[in-house]
Amino acid sequence: MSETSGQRAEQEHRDSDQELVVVANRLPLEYDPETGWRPAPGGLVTAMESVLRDKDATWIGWSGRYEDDRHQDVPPPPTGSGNLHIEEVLLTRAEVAGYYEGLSNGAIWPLYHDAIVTPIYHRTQFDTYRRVNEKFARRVAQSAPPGALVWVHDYQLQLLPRMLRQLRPDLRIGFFLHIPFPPAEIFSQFPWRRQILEGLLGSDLVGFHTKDGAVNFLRLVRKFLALRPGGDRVVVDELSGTRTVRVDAFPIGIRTQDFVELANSPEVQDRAREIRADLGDPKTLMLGVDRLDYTKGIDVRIRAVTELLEDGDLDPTETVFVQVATPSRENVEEYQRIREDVELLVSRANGDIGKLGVTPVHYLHQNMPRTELAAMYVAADVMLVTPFRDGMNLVAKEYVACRVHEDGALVLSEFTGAANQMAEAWLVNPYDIDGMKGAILDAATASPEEAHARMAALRHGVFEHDVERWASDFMRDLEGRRGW
Ligand code: GDG
Repeated sequence: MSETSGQRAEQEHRDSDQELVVVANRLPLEYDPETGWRPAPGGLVTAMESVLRDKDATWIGWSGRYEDDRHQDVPPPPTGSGNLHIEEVLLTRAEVAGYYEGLSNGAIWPLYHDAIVTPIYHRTQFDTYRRVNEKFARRVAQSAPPGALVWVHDYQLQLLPRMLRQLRPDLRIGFFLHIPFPPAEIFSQFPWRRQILEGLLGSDLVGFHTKDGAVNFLRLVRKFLALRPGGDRVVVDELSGTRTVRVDAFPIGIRTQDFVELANSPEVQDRAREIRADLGDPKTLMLGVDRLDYTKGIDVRIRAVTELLEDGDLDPTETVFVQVATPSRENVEEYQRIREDVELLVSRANGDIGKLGVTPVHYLHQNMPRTELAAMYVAADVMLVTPFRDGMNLVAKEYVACRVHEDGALVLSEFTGAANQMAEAWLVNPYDIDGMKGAILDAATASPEEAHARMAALRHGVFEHDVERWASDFMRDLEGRRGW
């Protein structure tokens, strides 16, 4: 199935000879003091690979180097690899603090995730956000060939499409938001809401993970900009005449084949057996894998599992829960707080229900190699994905792709974009701890027949909607080849 969409994607890209410029906060490279610059393992890079494979493309982003590091120990990134040309935007420490850690991660991130943590609005940070968006826009305007396609990614760069259009009206601009786009009741509190909406409408195409995100955006455009969207289109008036912006859902997927190959490899199979053995060959191995972020519901999940073990619904001598929490945004205060909360919950759980030689909750605050992650997916009987809000959630899809024997159970929050496509999971409301306990118990004790039926259906969906389909659907729309 994934091959079909892969072939389709390749054909699509050969059909177009327009050059592509990708703009994202980060470059697809990271610096390692031992080995130098290397490809960054992040999801965006992997997701974009199929689009970048057959096109001449430029990727513009921040490398992680500061402007005042320019002459210091970190060398500049290489400017090209294959047909991908790299352009580094350098930021000052003050810009990173105001634009990235401040407005992006202290205001927009929590606001767009249902304001589960109170967003903090600083006028000086918005000013920095605007200036950094301008810096990126000027860079793209200088580099993009005439008539190029520009694909802008994510919440750090929402003002950029409009700025870029003013500088370069010849470009075709697409924007994709990787996080949820909230409803009016929440978005309206943002002090610079008009600027964000106008910024995004600078695009020809605005993409979200879900229909809800697209509908929320269209309603807000009507409410605050007094425009009258018709269906999935908004007509905007400009000095040069009218222009149509298309708004739609493009649910992201994963590179399914990569995970199937990993899961089938002898190395990963052996490692999965070893992991189970190291954990004392439990009857039920439950797993959570997340960036350590307060949106992911790691705390509520640990509480639910701990209560099930305390109540005796699950046997602590036969059940192990492993939580991988990848370090994330450690300079932002709320992330330090969630780390402390999670670590307290883990140590309390083990203190209360553990015995000598019995540790029911294992917690790893570290970055795993992808093979190790795949081995964990292969080893786990039950996968717990319980965010309070999540744009999509790729972990749920990766687990399903790795279940090559069509067994295992996925417990999934209703408030993830993935839940729209994964109705056969055990869906839970992460705010309802009793409901969550019930679902975890059902998933852990499901008959092999039920687990198999659910997993087979889940796998069908994940293979059907893979990342190549996401990228080719977005590119086809951006190129205007869907006839609009
Ligand atoms: C944003 C949106 C949306 C995690 N730990 C390790 C590791 N990971 C990988 C996972 C997965 C990725 O990181 C996480 O992706 P998610 O989708 O789960 O979440 P976010 O990071 O919040 O991503 C989200 C996504 O953008 C794409 O649009 O789905 O809603 O929030 O691929 O496997 N990878 C490795 N080691 C780890 O320790 N190698």
